[in-house]
Amino acid sequence: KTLLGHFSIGGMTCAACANSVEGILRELPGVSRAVVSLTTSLAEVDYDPVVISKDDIINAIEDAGFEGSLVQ
Ligand code: 9UX
Repeated sequence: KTLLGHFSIGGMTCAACANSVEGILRELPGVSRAVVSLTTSLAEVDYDPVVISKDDIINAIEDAGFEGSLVQ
């Protein structure tokens, strides 16, 4: 089973920031797709909830130096 999560990412100021966050998300176990938009500060992530949680994804964004929050 795969879920789609929407996350808001604060602190991205250039395209390399967005590419960096996208790469980090794509490398997470349980994540099958990640698309990050610099212009909207939003990330779309397909993930397997058995392997990784929304909180884990937010923590990975925070560990990369950005502010991550869930978009309901
Ligand atoms: Mo751009 Mo982001 O020079 O941390 S990579 S601001």
